[in-house]
Amino acid sequence: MAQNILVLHGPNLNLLGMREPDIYGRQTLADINSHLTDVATGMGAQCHVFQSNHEGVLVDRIQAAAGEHIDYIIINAGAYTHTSVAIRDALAAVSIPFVEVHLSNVYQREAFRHHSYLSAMAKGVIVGLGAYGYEAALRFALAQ
Ligand code: CA2
Repeated sequence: MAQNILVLHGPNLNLLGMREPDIYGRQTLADINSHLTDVATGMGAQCHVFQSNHEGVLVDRIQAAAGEHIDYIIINAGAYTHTSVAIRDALAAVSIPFVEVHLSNVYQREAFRHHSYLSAMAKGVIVGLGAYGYEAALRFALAQ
């Protein structure tokens, strides 16, 4: 069973609960992270959480995960999902399995959100379930 999960949040997700609640929900990032940490702890595992607005910082965090016995990554790369070859390459380089999560259903939104640089490498992709998508991804990862 996976014991160490890293949850990565990309740009602007630090604003959750403060703007655009109709799209992204009313829970803050702190609410989501605290719930995920509780779920993992309750299952005897550890959940590490990290948010950055900067592409290179996310790349650095993914690279660092390789030396930390991280079993699974859950990533909402935000807008970098649709632009970042660098984040895709970092995930490929560390060979840590990952689930891609999006709060909104990106397929109901603008066409530029329909392509992800990450999806083809992900074990699975969850879109449109709001904050529950992170929990579903976490429970899946913990069962691996
Ligand atoms: O639906 C998602 O989770 C997204 O990854 C969110 C990204 C967007 O660029 C992706 O296409 C889909 C945007 C995150 C912005 O987060 C905000 C949260 C609250 C208020 C404003 C922005």
